[in-house]
This record gives sequence, C-alpha cells and structure tokens, in this order.
Amino acid sequence: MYRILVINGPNLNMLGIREPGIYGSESLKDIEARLNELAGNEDIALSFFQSNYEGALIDQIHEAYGSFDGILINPGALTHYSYALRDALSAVNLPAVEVHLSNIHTRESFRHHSVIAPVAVGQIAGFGSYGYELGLAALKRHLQKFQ
Ligand code: CA2
Repeated sequence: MYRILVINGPNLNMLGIREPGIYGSESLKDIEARLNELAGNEDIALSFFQSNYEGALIDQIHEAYGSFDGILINPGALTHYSYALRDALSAVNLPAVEVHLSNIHTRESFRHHSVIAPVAVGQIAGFGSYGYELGLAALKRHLQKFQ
C-alpha cells in the first residue's frame, strides 16, 4: 500500500467557481473524489491538503516525512518563485510529481519557469484535471520501480 499526499497550493480552492476557461469546471472536491476512486482500485491511500499559505504547505510537507511515500503537488503560483517550498520538498526527499492544470509553458512568460521542477520526479501540465490522474499513475510507477 502506497501512501500519497496530494497537495494543492494557493487559489486552487477556487476551482470550478471562477475562470473555468483556463482551469476547468470541476471543483477541487470533484478532483479529489475521482482520485480517491482511482486510488481505491490501485492499493493507494491518499490524503489531501490545500492551503493558500506558503508556511502551511511547508509544514505539511515536513509532516509528510516518515508518514507518506510520495507527494503529488500542484503548487499554484508558488511554482514560479517559492524557493522555500522547493527546499521543503528537497529536505524531506520524498518523490514528488508536479501537476498543473494549464500548460504553463504556453501562458505568460513568468509561468514558464518552475523552481519546483528540479526537485520533482517530473512535471505534468496542460491536461486539466486529468493531469492529477496521470500524476498519480506516474508516481505509483516511480514508487514501484525505485522505492
Ligand atoms: O495550471 C495550474 O495548475 C497552475 O498551477 C494554477 C495556478 C497558476 O498560478 C500556475 O501558474 C499554474 C493558479 C491557480 C489558480 O486557480 C484558480 C482557480 C479558479 C479560479 C481562479 C484561480
């Protein structure tokens, strides 16, 4: 049984409420419910955490050390500038997959760079909420192969 922590950063609690053209019409709860369904068939135990506060996200990553096998994370806009979040992921040294709903590489130039990517196993962007499913599958495969 793999224990995976799914983390969503700032503003992702607004999914399905505003800007459906960019981020889709599903709520974060919808996405989490679907991930839970998938995980049930895959022998994966999921926990979910969303915060609009950088420090709370960092605390949660620290707490994951020793209790989780991997992290699926959409860091929101922190992706582009939070060295503190990156250092937290690096510190716990848990395999992390970075997910973005939108294709950050085709949007404004400030979104093209991720400071998280160098400490992630890989990045999935542009597939909407399906990206979380892809990320979960990729993380499971990584854990099977390397842990
Ligand atoms: O594409 C993604 O998943 C992002 O991580 C979303 C972040 C953005 O800053 C990143 O560049 C790419 C923004 C999340 C904002 O979510 C909202 C959802 C609904 C309405 C407004 C914002």
